[in-house]
Amino acid sequence: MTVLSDQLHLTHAELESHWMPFTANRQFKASPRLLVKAEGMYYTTADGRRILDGFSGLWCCNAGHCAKPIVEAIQAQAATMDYAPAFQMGHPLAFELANELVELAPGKLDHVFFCNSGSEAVDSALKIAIAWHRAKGEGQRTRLIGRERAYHGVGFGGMSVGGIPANRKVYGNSMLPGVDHLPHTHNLEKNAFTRGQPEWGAHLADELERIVALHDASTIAAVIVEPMAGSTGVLIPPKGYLQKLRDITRRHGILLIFDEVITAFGRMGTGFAADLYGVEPDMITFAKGVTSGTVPMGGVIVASDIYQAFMSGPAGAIELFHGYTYSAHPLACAAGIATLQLYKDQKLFERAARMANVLEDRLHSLQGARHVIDVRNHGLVGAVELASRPGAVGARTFEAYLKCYEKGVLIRQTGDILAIAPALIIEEAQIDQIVETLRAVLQTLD
Ligand code: PXG
Repeated sequence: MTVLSDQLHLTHAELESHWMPFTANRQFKASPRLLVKAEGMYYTTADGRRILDGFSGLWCCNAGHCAKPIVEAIQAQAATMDYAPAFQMGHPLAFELANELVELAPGKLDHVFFCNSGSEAVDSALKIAIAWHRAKGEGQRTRLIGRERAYHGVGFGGMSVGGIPANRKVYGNSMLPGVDHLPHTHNLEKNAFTRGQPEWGAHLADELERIVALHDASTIAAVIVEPMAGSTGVLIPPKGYLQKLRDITRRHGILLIFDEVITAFGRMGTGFAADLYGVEPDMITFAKGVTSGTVPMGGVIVASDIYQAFMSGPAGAIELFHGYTYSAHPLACAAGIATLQLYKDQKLFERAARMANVLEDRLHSLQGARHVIDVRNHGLVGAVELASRPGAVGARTFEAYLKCYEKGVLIRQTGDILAIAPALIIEEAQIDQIVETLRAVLQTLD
């Protein structure tokens, strides 16, 4: 059998079997973009080009690529104990990582349920919310409220509370019943070219009162939002908006879940976006940056009273009928512990907060550049929105994405938005390189 990883170019036939996720398979296979190596801020392509990674892989490699302490921790763990049964058995690293996460988490959030991805984290959180109300004698609280333009992964739960039409429409009625959606907060007429949080839009949280009035609070289990929506183009919460959601959910006994799959672990210059925005939810979902993208891991951090409500039946009974073979996988735990230690040792969250100012400054210099209708940013995240080509949403940005890649810079394209979310180790000159590459590319686009 040919070892494909040793080859510089794969033939069309060799590329065929892999059905790639969220990818234009035919476009990719006609013109593949293959990465073979990663180090620090850079990827190396199969044909030996160095690519500056402006997107931390996919919002996940927050510590930069192949950081030595993380690599060594994974290698050592793989050689010591490959796997331990996740049900009715444990291993010390799982408890150690849970303790570390709880220490980092805000306020009363003090128990961690582990899984392997953001999608699983979201589905776990939604199930915990419904089961928690039932455990408290409110089994009729099963409704879930998401938001338009939300991304909560691809499980049936996450898809249902999510608000991306393309991710939903082909699955027809195969959604969770009893789900409603808040309006999204993106409004360029009011908020274009805002630095950080927009002034306009807190009142959109009041729509939750309308939804609660329609369904009655006694039927609603939880509201789930990304504190800052990433996937659908970096939608930054208006000032006061999240606090309003907190006040309304609390008033009605509804749980508030922050989906922090991309906003946790320094992305916003803080441990969690909850810290930056000063709002404490009842649960936080996480994934990605917990292991800096090295080994798949996700989880839910829950408030103490949620965990405690389940600890009431007979002591020998399983309290929550939910879990995964690879919940708290030893390799993921080893990676997670080493990653959190590295964030601490290198003060990477603080660094991200400093570099966020540089990113804001440089990125907003694109105001006035060709096709640009908005620039926005918060934390170490930036977005540039382009005017649509008539009848072809996303075509111009996809071309920009490809051209940036050709010029050695990897960013991300979603709809008419280009997003930037580099590793927390990024240098000022690298931010300049990303912005200047983008500026040059924009000039070349129709
Ligand atoms: N919740 C949020 C908020 C996410 O951003 C998920 C859940 C799902 O995570 P998993 O691990 O199941 O993929 C995500 C994932 C992009 C992009 O380009 C975003 C994600 C994944 C891939 C690409 O914005 N977010």
